[in-house]
Amino acid sequence: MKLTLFYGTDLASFAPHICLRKAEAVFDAVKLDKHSGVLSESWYLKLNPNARIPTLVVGDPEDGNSGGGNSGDGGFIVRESAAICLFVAEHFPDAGLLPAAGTADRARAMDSLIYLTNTVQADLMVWFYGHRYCDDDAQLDVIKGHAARRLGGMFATLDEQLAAQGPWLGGAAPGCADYFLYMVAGWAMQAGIPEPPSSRKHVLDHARRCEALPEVRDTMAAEGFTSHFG
Ligand SMILES: N[C@@H](CCC(=O)N[C@@H](CS)C(=O)NCC(=O)O)C(=O)O
Repeated sequence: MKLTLFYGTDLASFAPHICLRKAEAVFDAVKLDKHSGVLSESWYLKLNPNARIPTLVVGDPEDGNSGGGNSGDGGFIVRESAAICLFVAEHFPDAGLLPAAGTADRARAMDSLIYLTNTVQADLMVWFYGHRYCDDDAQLDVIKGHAARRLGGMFATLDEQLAAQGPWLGGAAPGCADYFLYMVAGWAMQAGIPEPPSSRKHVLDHARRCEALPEVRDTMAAEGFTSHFG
C-alpha cells in the first residue's frame, strides 16, 4: 500500500517520520513549509481539513470510496501525529514500535504517548501559538509564562517516570512513545522555558539515548536539523 507523509522540518511529523524509517517502510515524503500558506490551499485542506502537519495518506483515498474521506477500501488518511505512530506500529509489527499487546509495557507506552500528545504537546502549542489565545503582547506574556511553568512541571514528572521505569517509556526497548518524547522535549528546548528538559537528568539521558539511535539520527538528517540538546 502506497504511503505518503506530508511533513515539515522538526514539526509534529518528526515522530511519525522516525517510526516510518524504523519500520523500513517504503514511503514518499513531501516537505511542506507551514509558513508558506500551503496548509490553507484547497488541495491540502482536502487531505487535512485541520490545516496542520502531519498528514499520512495511505493508499488512494479517492479510489473506491465516498471521495476523499476516511472510509472505504481504496485508502485512508491519518492526520494526528500520535495516530500515525500507532498506525505505523500496527502496520509494521516487526519494527517493535510498541511492546506486545496486553502487557504492562504496552500499557505504559500507550499511557506515555497519550500524555505526551494530549497534555505536553497541547501546552507546547499554547506556548508556540499563544497569539491565537489572546489580544495583545501583555496577555501573550502571561499565557506563555503559565505554559512555560506548566511545561517545566511536566518534564519534572516525566523525569521521575523515567527514573522509576526507564530506560525507555515502554520498558527495555525504544518505541514510538520515546520518539514522541524526544520530539516534544526538543520543542521545549527551543521554547527556552526556565526549567528546560535538559535540566532533568533522566530526560536528558533519554534524549542522548534517542540521539544514538540510527532511525532518529537519519530522520533528523533527512529533515535537515540537529539536536536541541547541545
Ligand atoms: N494534534 C496535531 C497537531 C499538529 C500541529 O499543530 N502541527 C503544527 C506543526 S508542529 C502545524 O501544522 N501548525 C500550523 C498551524 O497551526 O498553522 C498532531 O499532533 O498531529
